[in-house]
Amino acid sequence: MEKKWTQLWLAYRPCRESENGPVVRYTALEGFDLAHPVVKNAWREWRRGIGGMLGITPKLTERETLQKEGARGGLWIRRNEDGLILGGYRIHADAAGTVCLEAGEETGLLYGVFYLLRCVAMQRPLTELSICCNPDNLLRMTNHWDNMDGSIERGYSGRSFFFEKNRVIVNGRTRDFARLAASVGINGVVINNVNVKDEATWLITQKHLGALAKMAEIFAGYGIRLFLSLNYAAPMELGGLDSADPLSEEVRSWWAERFRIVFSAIPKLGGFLVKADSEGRPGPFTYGRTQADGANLLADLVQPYGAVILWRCFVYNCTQDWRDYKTDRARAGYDNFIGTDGAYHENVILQIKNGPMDFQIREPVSPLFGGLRRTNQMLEVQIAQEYTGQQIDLCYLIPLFQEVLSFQTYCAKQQDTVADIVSGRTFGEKDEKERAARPRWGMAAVCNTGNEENWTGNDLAAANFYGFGRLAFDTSLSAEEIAKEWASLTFSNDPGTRDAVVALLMGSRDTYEKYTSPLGIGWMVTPSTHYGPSVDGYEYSRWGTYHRADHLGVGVDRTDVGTGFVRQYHEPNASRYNRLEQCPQELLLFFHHVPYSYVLPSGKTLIQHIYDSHFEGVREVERMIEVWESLREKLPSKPYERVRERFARQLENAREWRDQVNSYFYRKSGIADEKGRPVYGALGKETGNEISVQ
Ligand code: GCW
Repeated sequence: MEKKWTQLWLAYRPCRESENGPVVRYTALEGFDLAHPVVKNAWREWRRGIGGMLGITPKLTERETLQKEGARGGLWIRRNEDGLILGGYRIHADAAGTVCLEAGEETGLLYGVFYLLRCVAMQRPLTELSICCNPDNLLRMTNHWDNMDGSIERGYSGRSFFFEKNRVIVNGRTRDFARLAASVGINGVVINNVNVKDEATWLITQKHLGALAKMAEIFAGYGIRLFLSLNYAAPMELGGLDSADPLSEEVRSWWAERFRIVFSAIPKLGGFLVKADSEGRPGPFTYGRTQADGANLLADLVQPYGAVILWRCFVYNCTQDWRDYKTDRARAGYDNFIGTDGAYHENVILQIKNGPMDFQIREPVSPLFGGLRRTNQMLEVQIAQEYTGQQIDLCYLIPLFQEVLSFQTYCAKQQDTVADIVSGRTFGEKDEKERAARPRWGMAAVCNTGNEENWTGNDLAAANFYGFGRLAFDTSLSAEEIAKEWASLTFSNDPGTRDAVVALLMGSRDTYEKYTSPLGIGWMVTPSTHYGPSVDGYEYSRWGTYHRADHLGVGVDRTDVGTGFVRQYHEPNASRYNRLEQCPQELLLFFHHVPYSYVLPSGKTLIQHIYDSHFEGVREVERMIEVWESLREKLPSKPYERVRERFARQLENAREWRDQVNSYFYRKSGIADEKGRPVYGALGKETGNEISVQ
């Protein structure tokens, strides 16, 4: 039995018939064919939305009769490519009150319809609109780490809705997922885990291609291309070959035949995502070949089908010795890929995580952005909250993504931010239309959805899914604007309620950062589950994620006398990070080993900062709970209760983090909290220098 699920921000709750009433009664369609699946879905969505919100059934009519019939205008949808690229749309109204939605092709129309529906839901008068939206990023993807047995790697919202018992599922939820994704501009979805093992290796065989083709059709109706993750060793595991060497003729012919079969079953397949030579996955390094050899082999063979290869840069040594102070995991992405810049064929896109480590709450930006100049690139972020609270703790990630996008790399005189680079503006074809003709740039998010009723476990975590899509489409949107939209659409237009939810979201990342690991050092999480504190959990492990705390100080020396990681950045970033006094405070321990007594730019010593921020973090969670509880009467009871239950767990988690981190550093440093708050030393609760055994 399928569980019933919510429609999130597409719930289309009834709302007051503002002045939009007349506009939405009649629609004229010019230059678009209603039989086209995307147009059909757009029209279906429009009727569903307007029906739900205003109780009106919009009717199709001719342009000439629009004004007459609609009394005060109507909606005129017309094809117009001028100034619009793939996915772009323009909306404006004339004096007679006709609202005109223009798009150059079907997906632009679809996105324009979703935009209009948002405006209706937020009670913005459509006749006042005058906008032109072209997407900043051409590829806007979600990556699902779903396994074929139905489990989800790093999934915090139930099980997969793409797979169950080693089979592909296609049902009503597939379509609803596509609607949700398309409504925020997502146009590519990788449905299976990048760790491709067991049955997932067989996705590219006849066994599953029929179901995948059906899914690809549903997705295509919403302007979304289906992608799959590949097992690099498939020639061995499926084909029985004794190698997967990218330069072997036998391997090449095996893949060629495989792709012929796959693309004849799913001509709309967008291509493949590959995690090679990473965390035990096979790859070209096994055969002494480069990452480019590996990627190009596949890219050449999918090229005739108009497909691309998304090749991940998450390549590092995960069997490091903690005694080795020279090997630095942060350096690995750059060291492994910079030498092959320019060697990738035109349909390879390197997919790069936002930071050099792994989706921590605070990291510098990966130096591959700005380092690579002759290679197509995508930014990979993670909305599945693996290290950021696992959808128990509230952590609205859009401010973090915005920081990444606005980071200035200094790789060029202008247009040198990460947003510029991943959109293709810096190193792609200069002409926007040319770039859009062959999308090779963009953003991907490891997705936070599962089969739970509310899709994301914590109802408030849906803001990250919504926000990622909106931001990937339009990188100039502010995190707050996005939060406002999401809160209005999801909960209420009532400004008091909406603003309270927005404030909760906006403060949540800082709060999470305060009670977890300090000043950019990251980790300190429970090994493998990655939830909750374990300060030394990874300190003596093989994963390269150390904090190097001793009785004098903490942090990793990545300066030019340390691991030299800072040198991977352009100036002035390299020097800024290299000099202790100039290094941004929030990243201090990422780049430097710092004594506890060091006075930070804030005027506090490092140790006092650790204590203060941890006490503050917990207090902030307590306040968040009060705010949430004040909304009890304003919100539907189910989401209210679900979120409240999660806040209770968050508070417990935050306290645990505070006490373990503070006690750890008190025990290491022997320096007491100058405010005398409870910190736990060898003999129990210790306030100031007095020891009081509990
Ligand atoms: O951080 C690690 C995660 C793994 C994940 C890996 C990756 C899919 O803990 O679960 O594997 O990142 O990004 O490949």
